[in-house]
Amino acid sequence: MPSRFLKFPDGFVWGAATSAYQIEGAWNEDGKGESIWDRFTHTPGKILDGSTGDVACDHYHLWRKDIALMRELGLKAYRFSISWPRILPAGRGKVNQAGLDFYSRLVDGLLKAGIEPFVTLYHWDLPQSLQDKGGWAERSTAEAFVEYADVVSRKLGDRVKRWITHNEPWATAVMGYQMGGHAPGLNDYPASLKASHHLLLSHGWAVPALRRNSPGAGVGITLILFPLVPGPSKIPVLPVFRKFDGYFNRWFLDPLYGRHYPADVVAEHINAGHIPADGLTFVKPGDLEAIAARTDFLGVNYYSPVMLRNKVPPGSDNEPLLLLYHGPKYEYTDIGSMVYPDGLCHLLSRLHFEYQPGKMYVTENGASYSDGPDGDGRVRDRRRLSYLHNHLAAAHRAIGYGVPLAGYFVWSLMDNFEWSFGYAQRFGITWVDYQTQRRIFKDSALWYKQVMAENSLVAPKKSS
Ligand code: IFM
Repeated sequence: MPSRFLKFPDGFVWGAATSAYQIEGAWNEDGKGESIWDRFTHTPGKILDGSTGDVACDHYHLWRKDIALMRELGLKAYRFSISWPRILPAGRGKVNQAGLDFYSRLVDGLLKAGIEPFVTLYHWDLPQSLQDKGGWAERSTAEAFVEYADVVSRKLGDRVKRWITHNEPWATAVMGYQMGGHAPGLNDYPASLKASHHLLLSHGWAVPALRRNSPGAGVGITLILFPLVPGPSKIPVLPVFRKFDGYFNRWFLDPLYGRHYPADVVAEHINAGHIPADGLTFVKPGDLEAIAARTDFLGVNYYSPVMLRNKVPPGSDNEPLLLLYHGPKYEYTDIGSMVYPDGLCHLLSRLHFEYQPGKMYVTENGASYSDGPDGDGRVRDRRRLSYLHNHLAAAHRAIGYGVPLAGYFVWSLMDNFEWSFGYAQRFGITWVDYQTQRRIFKDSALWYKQVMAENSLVAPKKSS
């Protein structure tokens, strides 16, 4: 069926997403404390283009204009995150009223514009003072998170009705504590396992606080997940896939859905010496019950799949986690992600059949392409437009299979600070000129506007 006939269910939530550190700037204004990303980006050599989020998109000052852009686009919902050190500069204790007031004004502005706020509490910018005490490797950080969730939801809980505790705990634990490419920049495998547990624990502990302070609200968590796709592999596929799936997906999904940490992955960690022979000693009585707290939805971030390549290249270390297939048949975005729209349908269907979340939102999906304004000022980002179109068609297919997908958020509303890549990678549907802070809707934004208005997938126009 031509995609212009693909109607989405009534009430489908159309949105766009951002995060605090990536757009706000104002890193040390109005009483905000230092975050681990402030510290990380201020350390030479950590960010590819040497940039920082000190100013970013200056959204802290330009938020009114940004809401006007959202309104012009016809967004139904906006997903953003709260900067923890803006609220609690030292991580715990004294509340910074100016920080709370900023988000309160933002929420009021969104509601006035008819845009529903979806608030993420943690999108990676931990207060540095908590990191100085060990960060997520320490159980006390999970306790601090609950205090923070309580403060924020007391203030905003009368108006915010969608809460996401964490964005991509995998990225925090693995990129931050194991691979070191993200703040706090550690290479400490045992710490990364503890961090993943304390992130999940803090989620579970925060759920009742959010429900208490925000009656009737929907509460969930967002995971980045990777569907496994058979490639032309000569390597025995099943054990490698099982391992990938265990590390990336089941490690987070299983405990959230009441199944404990996967025993095969625990055994691998014992074998590898990441944890002692008696296993996950940092998991205390009651933790798994807390993590499995009932949620109202699962947020799914999808960018690309994991596919095996057909052989291990000579000299490589035969580590299955690195075996991504790069073949001429596939397209890649500028950041190197494989473009594989079917993966979204596989992933959503698998989650539905295997874990049965009551509801799911695609809380992030998008592509980095560097297309900028042409001579006439228009940004012809055809590749992004086609990426979004094809992924939405895949999401629509999943809905047809019975998947309870309630909404879709494009990543991102605007170009922003892409972590260790700095400003070199542009994911926005809105172009940002970082010198002048001018915003220009890209062709993909104008197309998405039509999709949202018609609640159906509009076929991309022929190039002009
Ligand atoms: O920019 C990030 C975002 O912060 C988390 N999910 C992936 C995006 C693109 O890399």
